Amino acid sequence: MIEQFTEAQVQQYREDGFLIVENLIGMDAVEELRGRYDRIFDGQHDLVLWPDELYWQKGRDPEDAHRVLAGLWRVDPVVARHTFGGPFARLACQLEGSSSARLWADVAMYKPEGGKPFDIHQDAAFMCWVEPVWNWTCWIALDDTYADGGTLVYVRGSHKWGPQPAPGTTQITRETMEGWTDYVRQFAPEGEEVELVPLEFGAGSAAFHTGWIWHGSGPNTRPGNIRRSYSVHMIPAASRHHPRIRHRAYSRYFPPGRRDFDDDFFPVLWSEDGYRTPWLDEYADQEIPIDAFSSEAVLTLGEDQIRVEPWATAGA
Ligand SMILES: O=C(O)CCC(=O)C(=O)O
Ligand SMILES: [Fe+2]
Repeated sequence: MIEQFTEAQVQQYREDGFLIVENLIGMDAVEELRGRYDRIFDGQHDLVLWPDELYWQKGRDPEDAHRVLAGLWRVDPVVARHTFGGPFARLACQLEGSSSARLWADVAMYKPEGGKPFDIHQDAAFMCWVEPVWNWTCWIALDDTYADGGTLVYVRGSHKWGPQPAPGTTQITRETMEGWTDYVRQFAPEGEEVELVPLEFGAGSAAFHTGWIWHGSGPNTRPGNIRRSYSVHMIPAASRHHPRIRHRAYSRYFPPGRRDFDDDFFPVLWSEDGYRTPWLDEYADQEIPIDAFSSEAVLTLGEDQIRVEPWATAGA
């Protein structure tokens, strides 16, 4: 396990906008996560809470879509153990020069064989609901990745090209196999090439990236290849909610007028001074929850704990 990066690695991250770290997590973790993904994306999951964002559902959406689920930790305590216990926050803080990291979302992605591209984008362009706009990510491969296998692709150095407005719609997936890098080309400064860097490495390897780097993923045209990945997205602990710009999923966690982030909904994973949200380990150890809509709910309470005529004993 890496303890910290060298000064040269930090400089490389700041120049390129990303840094590759091979074998960041072990194969045991990879296999456990793959198992959870296969359940989640097969629809036979035992998830109780709805994720914050879910862009694909089995049976409803095309099989060849690039599948995305955000807010994994709320949904699956097994995955939460990895999000909360992994080295992502501590290492990323060194690269970004931040003294703390708060989780805003952990995201599962699953690109099946024949899967569609994920359009090129700047994550930070979707983060203007947070003040200041400062976010970063650790992207972890759960399968070996290949240039023709729909892997993540960075445009080297493109964070220095400045903030650009998001294209408008969500742009999470596109219908066609081509054209997914087109949008960025208009923003390359005069004389600079759009250097696409596909991540090609083994499962368990990862890349850290900064909020304004342009990135996306192409089609998975590689026979027999599945591309599963895990993104841990972070912001500084002291971030605040913008007074007016709202996120369709995450702004729900802010009661009217509240601007600071509540640890109960966005836990702090790491701080230089040692602070971490206290319940992280306890949460990951919980038993798999029971769905309130399942028959198990009434059966779990049983007649002992249920009164159909509560008034009979009220105030007694
Ligand atoms: O894995 C992908 O295809 C896209 C991932 C991404 O955009 C991210 O992690 O920020
Ligand atoms: Fe992204």
